[in-house]
Amino acid sequence: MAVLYHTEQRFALTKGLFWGTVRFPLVGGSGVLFYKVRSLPRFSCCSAPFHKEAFMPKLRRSQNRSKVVPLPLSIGGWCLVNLGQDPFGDAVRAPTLTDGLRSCRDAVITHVSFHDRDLYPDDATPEIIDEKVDQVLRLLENTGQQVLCFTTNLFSNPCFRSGAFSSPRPEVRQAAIVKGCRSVHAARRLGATNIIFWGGREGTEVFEQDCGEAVRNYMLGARAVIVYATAQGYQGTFTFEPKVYEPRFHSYAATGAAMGSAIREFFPEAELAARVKINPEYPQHVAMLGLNPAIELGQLIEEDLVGPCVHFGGQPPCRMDADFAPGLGGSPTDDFHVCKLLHDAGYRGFVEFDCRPLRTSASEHAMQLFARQCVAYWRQLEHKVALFRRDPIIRALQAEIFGQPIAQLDDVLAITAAGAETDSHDIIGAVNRLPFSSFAETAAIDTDAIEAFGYRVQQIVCGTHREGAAMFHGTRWAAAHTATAAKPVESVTEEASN
Ligand code: 3MF
Ligand code: MG
Ligand code: MG
Repeated sequence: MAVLYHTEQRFALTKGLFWGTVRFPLVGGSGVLFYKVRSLPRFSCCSAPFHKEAFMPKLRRSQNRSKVVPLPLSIGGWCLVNLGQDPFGDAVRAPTLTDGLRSCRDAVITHVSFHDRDLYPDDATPEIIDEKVDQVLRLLENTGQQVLCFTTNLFSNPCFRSGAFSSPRPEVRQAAIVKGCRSVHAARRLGATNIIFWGGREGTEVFEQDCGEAVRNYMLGARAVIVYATAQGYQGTFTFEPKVYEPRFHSYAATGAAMGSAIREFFPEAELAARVKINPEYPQHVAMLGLNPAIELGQLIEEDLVGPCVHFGGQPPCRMDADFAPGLGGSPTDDFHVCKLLHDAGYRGFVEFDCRPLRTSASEHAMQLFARQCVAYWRQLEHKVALFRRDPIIRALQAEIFGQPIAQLDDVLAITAAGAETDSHDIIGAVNRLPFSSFAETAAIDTDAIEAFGYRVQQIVCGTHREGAAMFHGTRWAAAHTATAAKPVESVTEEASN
């Protein structure tokens, strides 16, 4: 039995039973490292043919009737060895990484991510780092799992108490860059295809420095590491993980929108912009401020800012980061919309669980049940997305909600789009051709289907869609109800590709 010592924890590494690796065609190996979620066709000039696809109404995306292909799953290695301690209470359990990995493997979580500090102490020599990396590789060989992300812990060491990349002190900023660059080597050896930057200490309590300058230092420090990694030949992607607050009271670039804007400003080069994205954590990192994950995710997808993994867990709204198991404490409807957005956008990245059992779970069985819940809940969401896609009532409601396209409106949007060099005369003419009659007539449009849509989604999420269909009897969606009630139960999701 090999033993990996960590500053606070001890990971016992034992040999596990061999288990065949589950490979996903698009995500296995180190070849394809980033999956473009969706690209919006661009207009270059007015002579370009009218490109209808560019104005594809959202309905087209949400009307995707294809089967739902289950997303590949990963987990933070730090979650598996969580001791259940909190600021007020000591450790309640001592799980081993080996057991955690086995529980995840059995639940078909095929990948795992690590911080540098999860594997070796901050001041470890290159020899020790190599040795620890070898131990982890052997362990993963035994369980048949692969490393997805590597990340530098720039928040636990007391040297980062004033921030890391964003610290007002250059000595600290230097230390952060050195630590980040060291991680690049471990990431390569472990085969990690993505490097995460979570700026836990990148924030302030008393505004000791210019906040704009702090964001600049944060981004330039991370950029130094990213450019170094690229110079070293690292082929993977990089993601920033925004979090609204905690452990700092005020975090820099703390939402998906703020971080997306910072990425565009500090990574202007097309080659880097294509590799520097965001890995949001839903619902935790946004719901803890009462924000809605689906609203943020929709925009990140639209702006092509979602990286190759999305962190996932459970979170009661407006509370400190809970990192509950998925399904605990939050809104199943919001979780459904997160899952649906990813699938509708054709996302093929990983769902990485970044959460842990409650402190009340202190036995050695805690991790096993927890891992099963993570997978079962996500798969259940995917099943509901599949039910949604083929639900006749949803289809009938959507037809009303979205109405019919207006060709003249599409024309206006095409000739006013970014990059379209249309002359003023054409623009004015196109606007004048809009078949608008009056605000009173626009107000007369029937939008009752919107609330009914909310009811139907709620039924699908709660699993009462079959009996709930009767509620639509006698409404203009009754025909759809009959079709739903008659439909036999069948498999709606594809098998995970092996
Ligand atoms: C904190 C987090 C972090 C990051 C991790 C990845 C400890 O709320 O979510 O987990 O995910 O540091 O870099
Ligand atoms: Mg988190
Ligand atoms: Mg996280």
